[in-house]
Amino acid sequence: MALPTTPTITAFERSPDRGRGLARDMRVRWALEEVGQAYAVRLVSFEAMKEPAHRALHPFGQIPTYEEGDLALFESGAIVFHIAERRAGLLPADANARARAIAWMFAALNTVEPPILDRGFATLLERDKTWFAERLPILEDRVHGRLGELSRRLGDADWLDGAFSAGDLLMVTVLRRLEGSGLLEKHANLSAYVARGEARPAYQRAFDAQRAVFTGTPPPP
Ligand code: GTB
Repeated sequence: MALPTTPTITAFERSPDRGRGLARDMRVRWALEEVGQAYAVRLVSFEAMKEPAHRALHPFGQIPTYEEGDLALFESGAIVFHIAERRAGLLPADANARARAIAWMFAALNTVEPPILDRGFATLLERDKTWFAERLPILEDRVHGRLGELSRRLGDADWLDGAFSAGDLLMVTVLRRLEGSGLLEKHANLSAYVARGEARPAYQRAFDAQRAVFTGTPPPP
């Protein structure tokens, strides 16, 4: 009988977020914690990420990656989906509810994340451009508009579609990218939604584990 393999993921050796859990290994760690799957982490430097050995796992030379037995995956959404498909806890058993949860996974990555990333890249990389002051409000309006739509759909529910799912997991990690922008706070139910996700024990374990890489202190047992 084949021995069960412990999945190995990759993460930044030195995350530029200084342990705030904003890099995309966080969503993979969280998914693994939600389903109770132990995992190993291989830390990679920015240089190592661009080497052929890492590019064999990740064509774009990025983190996270996921290796389990003879399977190697890249793209955090695909990895979370794989974890959710193989283990109970992140996708409903009912076929229609499952399809809707998957739709929310795509919505998080394809509809909500892009305007948040556009704003993030602009504030990080384009601050010195003459047109930055004119462009920022345009980008923030787009984020605000998208958040308004999401907020209206969420209403006073705890999660996007019934029980917590991989759709919520991805959406919460996407919304966390707005930390410090003041944009999320304009939608009280979305702030509460993110706080609800962050309060989950599995989230806390994942957060502590990635933070320990930055602080150099092992997470609590
Ligand atoms: N679509 C891919 C996925 O979802 O997996 C995107 C992967 C990706 O962008 N990976 C980033 C990376 O490896 C890390 S997460 N970058 C290195 C490179 O491209 O050379 C993005 C990220 C980086 C830093 C912060 N931060 O400092 O707050 C947040 C998020």
